[in-house]
Amino acid sequence: MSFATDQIRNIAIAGHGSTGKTTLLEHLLFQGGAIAKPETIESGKTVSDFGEDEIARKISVRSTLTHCTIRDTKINFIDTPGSSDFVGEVILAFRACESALVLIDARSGVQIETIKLWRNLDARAKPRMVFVSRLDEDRASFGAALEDVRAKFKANPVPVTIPMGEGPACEGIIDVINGKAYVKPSSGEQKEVASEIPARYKDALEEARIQLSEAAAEGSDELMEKYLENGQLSQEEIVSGLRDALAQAKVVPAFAGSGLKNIGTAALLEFITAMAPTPLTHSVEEVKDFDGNPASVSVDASKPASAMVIKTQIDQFSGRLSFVKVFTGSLVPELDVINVRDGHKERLSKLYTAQGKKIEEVPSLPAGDIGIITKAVSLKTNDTVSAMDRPFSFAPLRLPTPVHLVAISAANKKEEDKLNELLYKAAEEDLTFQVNFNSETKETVIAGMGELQINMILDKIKNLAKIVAETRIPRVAYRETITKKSGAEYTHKKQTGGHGQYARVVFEVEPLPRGTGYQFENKLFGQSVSRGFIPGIEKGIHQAMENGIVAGYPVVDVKTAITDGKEHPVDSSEMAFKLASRGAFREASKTANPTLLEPIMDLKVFVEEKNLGDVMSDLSSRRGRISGQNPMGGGIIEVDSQVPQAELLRYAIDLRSMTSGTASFEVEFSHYAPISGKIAEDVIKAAQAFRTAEAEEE
Ligand SMILES: Nc1nc2c(ncn2[C@@H]2O[C@H](COP(=O)(O)OP(=O)(O)O)[C@@H](O)[C@H]2O)c(=O)[nH]1
Ligand SMILES: [Mg+2]
Repeated sequence: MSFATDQIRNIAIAGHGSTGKTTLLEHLLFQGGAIAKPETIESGKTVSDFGEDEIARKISVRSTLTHCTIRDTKINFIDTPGSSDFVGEVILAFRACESALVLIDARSGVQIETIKLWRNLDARAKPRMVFVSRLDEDRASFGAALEDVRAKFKANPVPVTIPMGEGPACEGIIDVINGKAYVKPSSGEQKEVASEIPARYKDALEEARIQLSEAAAEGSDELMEKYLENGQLSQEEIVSGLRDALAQAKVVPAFAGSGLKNIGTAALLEFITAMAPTPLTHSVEEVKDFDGNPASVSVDASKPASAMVIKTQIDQFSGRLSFVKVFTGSLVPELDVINVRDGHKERLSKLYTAQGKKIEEVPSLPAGDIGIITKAVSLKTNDTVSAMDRPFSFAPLRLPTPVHLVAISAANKKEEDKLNELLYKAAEEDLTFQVNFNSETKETVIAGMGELQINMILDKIKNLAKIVAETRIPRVAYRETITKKSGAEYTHKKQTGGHGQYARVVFEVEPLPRGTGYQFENKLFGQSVSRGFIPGIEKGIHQAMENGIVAGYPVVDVKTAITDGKEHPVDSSEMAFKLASRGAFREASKTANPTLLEPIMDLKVFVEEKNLGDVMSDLSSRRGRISGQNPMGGGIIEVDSQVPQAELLRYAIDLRSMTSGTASFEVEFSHYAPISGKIAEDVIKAAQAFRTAEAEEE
């Protein structure tokens, strides 16, 4: 079956961990006829949590595409993880979907991850609905949960469904728009069926209808006028008004229910089918046009095809799956497209949609749809696929930079290459995970959002490839420099058997401004040293600079000038000058007040006001210098500071525990700064210990 753009709905299901997202989705798919039987998290057989790691830990780790068809409407649901370590997966779902369904636990109200995700949705002006979940459990309260939404988000949730009783006594829900009751099925494996609303709920229904009319009036000025004049709206006006108000993110429709007991799924599906934003309402996308200038596009079926790769999954059986959101035109098999990033031509093979791990072939993917391109080897997440003559490219996903760094190596040295290969593969699937080789510290360093994400990636490698990885806190790339002008002369002289080696150089060294690196000046007067030996002399300086002066770290920001020298007609060679030059540099810099430099980072911390004091005093204890504080709105403060990298090696973990996971940070290299005293001594000691260990290993 193929669908027109306005017959498609894309819904991202998001919220704090354990609010019941995966369970609710399972029952939505069941109620919507996409699966014959809903499974539980405990059984490990849900559609959405199909990964071995997800089954083992009973949590969602990746976003999962699923769908169901209600009448002639296709609803794509993307289930997302609740842990902040996997926020990248949530962001791709937000990007691809026109609205989000945010789950709030009826027992605890709004929790921290939900606050962060809500903020992200605010920044996108994304329409959202809330589902107050786990209504069947003790202490559940629909009213209290909505009150919390109001208080924490300054949003106005309007109940589209209301509960008939709460907690274990819950008998079902009422669909306020359509005036129907859905009595709790005898078990979660039974479908909901509509029935008459019991008389005792008539007042509650009346009140909810008034609230809905008020919200619907937000849909347009016209409706608002009408509502203010007549005090009510017709059924049709309520429907169209709510649809418009939701598409403009002016109201937040609210639902009550329980995924596990299959309460509230029928009315929710009905609402999504009739009223959730279609891809045509998708706000304009920022793109770069053919010439590289900023432009924008909207979802449009009439243009040639273009789609954005939102996710890459490398599947054991199906190979490379590129999940795409189609923005214009229609993708069909055999269509010739290009990967706009590198101009690589691809002929599309079969196209698919997914029901969790099961992929299902589709005849086409129309504008607005989300689906899968298979076997396109050149495609990576964030790529633009286009059939246009002058293709534009989509802006990449705005993902947080992974800030939790860990140095890694294979426990068995022989498996190092294989481990690296698997790490790079993981990084392709998850853009909030990165792998880098640091040539200064000679370490492979992986970066992620937190310990959970990194551990899960390493567990997966261990389970699949039987490779055990060892992790450590990464080394800091210290450097060295000199702080005053000095000089030295050095003669390299050796008499071995036949002809000997001879070279003499006189050097001046002086400090350069930070970041200059290296300079060399030939101040030779006359022909005391032949031109041909200058490259050898420069090589000697480079070698000496690499080997360091005080602790073996690379020397930077030094200017070396050769002022005099001497050569021998037979015994001089490039090698002899290199050795002389190395010696002269070392001697000269030793007397030029050498010092260690450490990397200083620009650190931005985003923290709630109540944790501000703790974060600030912690930054001072990390030798941080605070340069500013800016209120960001919503009670969040941005603290700008500069902190030595050596003090930030476990900051992701420490900040999380200091603020119960509410704060986040960004960090970027700023500059190198000198260190002295005890701190420098410790670095020198550690470097010596490290080099001894390394020498022993070889
Ligand atoms: N009683 C009850 N338990 C639920 C409900 N929804 C989810 N659960 C349980 O809560 C746990 C977490 O559910 P899950 O769907 O994985 O939540 P997610 O992390 O938001 O995806 C599982 O043990 C579910 O069985 C519900 O509506 N009622
Ligand atoms: Mg889940």
